Amino acid sequence: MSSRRDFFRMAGIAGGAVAASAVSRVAMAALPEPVIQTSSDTMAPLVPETGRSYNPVVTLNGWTLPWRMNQGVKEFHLVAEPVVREMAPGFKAHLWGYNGQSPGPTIEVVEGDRVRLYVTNRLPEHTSIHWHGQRLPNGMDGVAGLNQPAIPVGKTYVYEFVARRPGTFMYHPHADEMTQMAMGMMGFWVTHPKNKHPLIDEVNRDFCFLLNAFDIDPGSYTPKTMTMLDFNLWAWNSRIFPGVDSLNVRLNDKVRIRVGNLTMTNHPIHLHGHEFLVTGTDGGPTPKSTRWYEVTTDVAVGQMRQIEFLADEEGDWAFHCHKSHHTMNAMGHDVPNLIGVDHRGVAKKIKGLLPEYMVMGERGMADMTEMEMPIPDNTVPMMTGEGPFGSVEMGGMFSVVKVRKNQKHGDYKDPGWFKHPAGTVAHEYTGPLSEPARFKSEGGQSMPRAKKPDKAVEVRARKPTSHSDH
Ligand SMILES: [Cu+2]
Repeated sequence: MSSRRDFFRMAGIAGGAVAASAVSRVAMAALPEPVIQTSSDTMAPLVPETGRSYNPVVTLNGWTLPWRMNQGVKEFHLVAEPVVREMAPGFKAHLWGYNGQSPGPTIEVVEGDRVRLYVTNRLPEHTSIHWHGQRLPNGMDGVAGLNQPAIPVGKTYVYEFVARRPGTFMYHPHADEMTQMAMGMMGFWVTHPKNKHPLIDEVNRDFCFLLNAFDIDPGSYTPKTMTMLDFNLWAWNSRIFPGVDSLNVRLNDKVRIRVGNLTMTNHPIHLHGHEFLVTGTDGGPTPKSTRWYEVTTDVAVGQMRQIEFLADEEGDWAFHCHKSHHTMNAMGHDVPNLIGVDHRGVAKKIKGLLPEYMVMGERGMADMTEMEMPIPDNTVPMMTGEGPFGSVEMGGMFSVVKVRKNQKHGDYKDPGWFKHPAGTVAHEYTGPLSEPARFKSEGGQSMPRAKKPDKAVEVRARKPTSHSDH
């Protein structure tokens, strides 16, 4: 049995697991010992040692929950509990989750598996788990009050069903949902196909993560659970850039990325440098006739999407939500737009009263990444991330797909920054410049104005000034 334990050590999973065959009948009647994860790193894929084999997924800044086989049934033990989640280096949050982390561990099973899930409630209030997207007996669907009594504090409930269809799923509470999901209670579920499936291709890399959002005031630790829309932390698996790990692949790998959305808004997920197909949705694999290539796919609230592409372009490719406010970290939203406003006179007066005062936004917001702005403890800058060419000026839902010729098969380690071949990086042009073409005439519209206004409205373009004393 030591091989199994070695395996868990290799996979970086703390606590070890219960060895199946060596354990007595009495022990098998007891609860499987819960496996707790203390690290927010991306763990190596959990290669199945028992049950049917499959190509395991890699959970971004997460892990897969080990199971034990009990007379042909895959048994998992989830513990709902308060956790401390490192959302980015230097920033920890008090969340609720499962088995030491938010999100909880990924559950991986095979189509046709009988699955038994023990759920222990160590929260300060009752809970339940809904197995989002699954075909199952109604009494296993997890809606507290409707399908089962809520799991009281300190009690353990057991769910059991057959994973009937292959695909991408999620799990989350269906009891005091607003609070519990705002606190980070959720997890990923993957059901692998039993046999070769005509609509499910084999891939070299299979990644998954959940989209989630939090409202945590800068300098504090606990999400505000009443927030409906105005979240300030847009996260992938309860991590925010620069805390989101990169997705590291080998050149010409076939890559699948599974995304589930448990926020309160949609997220157009965008990949640079490649085209992908949406090969799966909430209902399973998509028919081939419905697939077309794109570079952005919208993942609506409560939805799951699987994208697939051939990583045939070497480099560091940005991968992010395309809502630009979702690639920012905590900030105030009531800031007026000061681009082009010369407020040096005002600033000088205020500085006389408050020597620390700084004016921001006159030349855009990029200055903020360079200023040594004092920020409260336990928070991260609004836009940050040091790249090989300077600040990436991003936050939130942003990561990098790193495609490398020499990344070994099955190696998920970060290869570092891409070394661009000579002459392939955008650079300053120092030759002669001619006057750029500008739009001049009005007209050519389908319905030109019959009468021109007497006085033309003048709007001056605000050009950057050469001098700036802050
Ligand atoms: Cu978004």
